Amino acid sequence: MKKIKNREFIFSCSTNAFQIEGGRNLGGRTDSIWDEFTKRNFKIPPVGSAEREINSIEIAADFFHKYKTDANIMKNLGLNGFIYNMDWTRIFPKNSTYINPEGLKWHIDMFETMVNNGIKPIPIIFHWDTPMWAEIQGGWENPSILDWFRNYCKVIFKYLGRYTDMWFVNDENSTFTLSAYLSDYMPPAKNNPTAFAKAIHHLNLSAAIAKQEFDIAKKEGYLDKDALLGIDHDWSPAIPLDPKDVNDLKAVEDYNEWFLDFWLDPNLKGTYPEFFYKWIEENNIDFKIKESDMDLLKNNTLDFVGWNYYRPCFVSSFDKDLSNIKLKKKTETFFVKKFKVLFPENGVRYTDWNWIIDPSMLEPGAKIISKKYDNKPMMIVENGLGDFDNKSEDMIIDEKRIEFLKEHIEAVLKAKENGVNFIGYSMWTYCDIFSPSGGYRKDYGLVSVDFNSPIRERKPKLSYVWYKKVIASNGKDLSINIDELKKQLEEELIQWDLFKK
Ligand code: BGP
Repeated sequence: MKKIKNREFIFSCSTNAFQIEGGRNLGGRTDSIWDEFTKRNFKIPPVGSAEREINSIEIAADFFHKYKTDANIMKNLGLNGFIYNMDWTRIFPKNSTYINPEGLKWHIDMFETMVNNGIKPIPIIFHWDTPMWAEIQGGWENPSILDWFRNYCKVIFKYLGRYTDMWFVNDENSTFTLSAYLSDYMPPAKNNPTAFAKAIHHLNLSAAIAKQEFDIAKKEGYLDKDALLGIDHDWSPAIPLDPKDVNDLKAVEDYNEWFLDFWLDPNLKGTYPEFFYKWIEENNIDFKIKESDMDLLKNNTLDFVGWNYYRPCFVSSFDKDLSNIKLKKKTETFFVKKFKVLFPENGVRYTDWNWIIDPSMLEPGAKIISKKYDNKPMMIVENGLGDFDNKSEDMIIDEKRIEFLKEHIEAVLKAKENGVNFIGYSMWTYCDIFSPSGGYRKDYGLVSVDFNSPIRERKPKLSYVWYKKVIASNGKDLSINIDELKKQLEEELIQWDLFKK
């Protein structure tokens, strides 16, 4: 088994099983909560509207059948790494002990194919997609899930540990628990504070258990001694609406406690911020955190920080008068009434999906994380532009995406130069996939996927040739010359053979 050499800095792409893979009832697999949710809530808004589309993930981009094609495309791109959010249900489709041989073999074949194409697979063990057999027993509210999860970790470290020395355990516990336990936007749609507290606590414990099994697997020789296990978090660094208003500055501090410390301290320090205990008490949350749990967290902290940076956010004090501020969209409040997240119209750039575009907080945010967590190795795990790409054209000229990626990669490399321990950048995402907020109409890929074609044909966009150049120059050449890039895309398309379709 050839090892992918360790590099000083890796350029990667990230993706997620339930959004790309398809094959949802093939290869011995059964339903997860995202299969059940998308079937039950199927909804297609009018063409071209930036509204939530909940579509079938039965086939998605059909990575399940096309991963060899995709490995060819990634090799041609020169990709160093491929972050893959794994599917627990494909390996454990029935219960916590029965291992589906086809599901395990699919992962072994896929990881092996990536390594044989010079690409380091970087697995993320859990990304929101609880198996239905676990959910009907209470899912993340049930402490037994920790035993089920331990078994899942044991098996994947044993059979997949040989392919990579970089792993993450959970992806965006915040988005998952806030959208699925404190709201009904995502499955299991509990919308209940006690369910939220139980789910986030058990997810934090699951990372400590993964670390225990990670260390055992190292001793047993299934993993390299210097393999890294990290936690991946989506934090939008806060900008005070009025930097001269002390109440807004205080609101930024409160916001960062709830959107940074609360999500990373448990697995990087083994502690909860004090206010979490207070929140449980003040809101009669029916849940007690055991001392032994905190010992488990403390004794099994992680050594690697993944950060999903899409955008910053603007924050004001909760009771600030906003009547004279022109807003782009509705202000968001949180369950602690200490701050408001708002979207000023003037002087702020937005995507067509109303996400703020602003790389300026990436470097300062990276320095905050680096200082808080002893400058542990860090990687940008997700960063990308969700857009309405014009996919009907022969050449897909996604200039806005190139601009977006350039600005953010520049900020990452600048932070690295200034001492932040960045060891990689992974863009979201390799190819067009199912988006939780935009279905198949919200494009993020360097490679387009034709969702009307039964073979889900792949085709490179302009951003593909630009990222290829960035990787080839190891981040030295981020220049954008559209005519030059168009010529390169033309050449790419001419040699785009059957093994890449
Ligand atoms: C992150 C998720 C990814 C991806 C991304 C873009 O929170 O980890 O799975 O979906 O957001 O979000 P969306 O596709 O809703 O625009």
